[in-house]
This record gives sequence, C-alpha cells and structure tokens, in this order.
Amino acid sequence: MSETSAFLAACRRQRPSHRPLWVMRQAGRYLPEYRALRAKVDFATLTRTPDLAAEVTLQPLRRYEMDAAILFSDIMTPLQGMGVDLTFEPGPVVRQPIRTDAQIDALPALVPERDVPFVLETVRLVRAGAPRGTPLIGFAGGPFTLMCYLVGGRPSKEFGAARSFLYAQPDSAQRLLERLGDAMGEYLLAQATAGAQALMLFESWAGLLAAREFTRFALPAVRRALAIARRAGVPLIYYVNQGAALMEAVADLDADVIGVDWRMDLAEVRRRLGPGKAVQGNLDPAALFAPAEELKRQVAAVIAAAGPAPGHIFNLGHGIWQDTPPEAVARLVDYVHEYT
Ligand code: 1CP
Repeated sequence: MSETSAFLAACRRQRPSHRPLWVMRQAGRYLPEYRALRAKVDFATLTRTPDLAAEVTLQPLRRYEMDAAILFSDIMTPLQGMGVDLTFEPGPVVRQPIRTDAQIDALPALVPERDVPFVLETVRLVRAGAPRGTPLIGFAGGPFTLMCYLVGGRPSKEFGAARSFLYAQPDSAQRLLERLGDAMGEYLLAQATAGAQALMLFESWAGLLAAREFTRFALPAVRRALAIARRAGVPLIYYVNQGAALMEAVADLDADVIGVDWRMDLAEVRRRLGPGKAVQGNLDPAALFAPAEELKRQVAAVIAAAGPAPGHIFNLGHGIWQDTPPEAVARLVDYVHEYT
C-alpha cells in the first residue's frame, strides 16, 4: 500500500512526495495563541478538556505546513489516570514518589477508556478537524523516562534517585518498568483505535544510562509496550534522547522509526541502525535562534547527513524551546520544503 501522507510514507521507508517535517513539542508555550489559552486554563485542565486539547493540537497546523500533528497531552497524563497524585509545576511533581514494592503493586493496570477517556475523545476531535488530512501521532512516555519522574518525584538533571533505584532494588525496578511498559502499550493501542495514525514513545532520559543498564532495564519494558502497540497496525516511533551509546541496542527493536537527538550525525545513525529503520530528527533546537542564513545551512546539513534514501522525517533533536520566535519555525518549514 503506498501512502499519500509524506510523513506516513517516510515512516514506512516509502518514497514520500517531499521530506516530511514536524517539530517535537510543536504545540505549546512558544506559540502566543497557546499562551493566551493557558492564561485562562491550567495545564492539567487543558489536557483533560477534549475541545481545548484538540484546539491546542491544531494550533501549529494552522500556522505552519507541518506534515504531522502530535496529540496535546503529557507523558504523565496516563499515570494520573492510574491514580498517581501529581501536579505540573510546570514539570511533573509526584506527591509520593514510588520507592517500595507495595507502591508498585498498588499501581493498577491502565484501562484507557475508563481512566483517560478525554485523551481518546481528543484524538477523535483532532482527526475530525485536522487540516489537509494531516496525520495524528499518539504518544506515551518511555517506561524508563516515566520511572525517572515516578521514583525521583520531580524534574532533575541526573535523576539520581531513579538511577540508584535500578542498582539498589533491581527486582523492584524491573517490576515497575514491566508494569509501565504494559500500561503504555495499552495506552498507545487505545489511541490508535481512537484514530491516531502513528504512535511514538518518548524516551527522553535514555541517555542517563550506560548501554548495559539500558539494555537490562529499559529495553525489555520498551519491547512489551511496542509488542502491544504493534497490534494497532500503524507506524511506531521510538525517540531515544542522548542515545549515541545506544544505537546498536535499539537497532533490533520492533519500531519503524528511531528518533534521535542533535548530537549524532544522521549518516552514522543510519549506518548503525541498518536499512530496516527510518530515522527522525535532528536539528539542534538552539539552531532556531540563528540568523536566517545560518539556520538554512543547519537545515541543509541535517538533510545532507540523512541522505537521499527514503525514511527520514525532519524534526528537531529534542523539544522546541519555549522562547523560540514563532517566525523561526516558519523559516524552518520553508527551508525544509525548499531543500526537498
Ligand atoms: O505550563 C505549561 O503549559 C505546561 C508545560 C507542558 C507542556 C506544554 C508540560 C509539562 N507538558 C506539555 C506538553 C507535552 N509534553 C507534549 C504535547 C505535545 C506538544 O506540545 O507538541 C508532549 C509530547 C510532552 C511530552 C513530555 N513531557 C516529555 C517527552 C518529550 C520531551 O520533551 O522530552 C517529557 C519529558 C515531559 C515531562 C514534562 N511535562 C511538562 C514539562 C515542563 C516536562 C519536562 C520536565 C523536565 O524537564 O524534566
């Protein structure tokens, strides 16, 4: 089956009509129309109110010719649905960090239709309202990344509490990760059933682990999530931030696309992953602050490194910064289109 969406074609390593592009965290605080809504409604309420969450999802598509939409939600939203008491300040803060087997065993399985019905309703609204038939990406947090917040309790540079938990209580860590893997698999599958046309796992803190610990702890849980999500029949994307040491470890995952940060050269990434994977990335979010000509050169460098073979989705290497000028994103979209 050949795809009419450039994004979906690239996910499947078919030749797209042009090089597809979207931007991680493209809905959010760098957009004045998002800030205007947020001035009236707190973040958690936004994510739980389908017409508002759908509106925010569509905001970047009205401004820019993005090739994909990403559901407006947060990686921690399904955990709230599982009864975890947390607030966004603005990063997630967990009232009672998880440290014991009793807490892990008390985490219920996620039943998306019951626990996060507003997410599924948002998916349906976005599908109904997406301009130009733009496909929608559903997403979840990678199990290890979720564990970082659940065990650590709040955003952190090193997530020392979560990492030491792996070594101090390896069996408990594994149990927690397995539970999160299964829950996120069901969560992704439910988003696809509601209409999401691709599914992405964000492993934002993968780079905190050595390849050996990543392979021992993080990967088995990712495999569980992907095995469940695979039943949806849509492309699966695994984003692995700071994954320079992890490319061989992720190469045989059952994901269609591997997303990478800006530190790696995409030509090398493609070599290390082999021909069976598409790649997504990887402009430095900081490059959006460059003068126009320099941004253009940076875009060209990413496209050149990715090469002419099908299977590249242009993106940033991590989420867009909240102080990014919206005009820079307009220039980025123009340059990617010009080069392809
Ligand atoms: O005040 C506000 O408006 C809340 C800020 C905010 C926003 C806009 C948070 C809290 N989450 C989000 C939305 C969000 N988060 C999206 C929606 C899609 C989009 O904006 O286009 C997505 C995909 C996420 C995913 C997410 N949340 C990740 C993975 C992606 C990444 O950037 O690495 C992570 C790590 C989080 C945790 C989180 N939630 C919020 C913040 C500020 C953070 C980061 C905290 C930290 O640095 O540890």
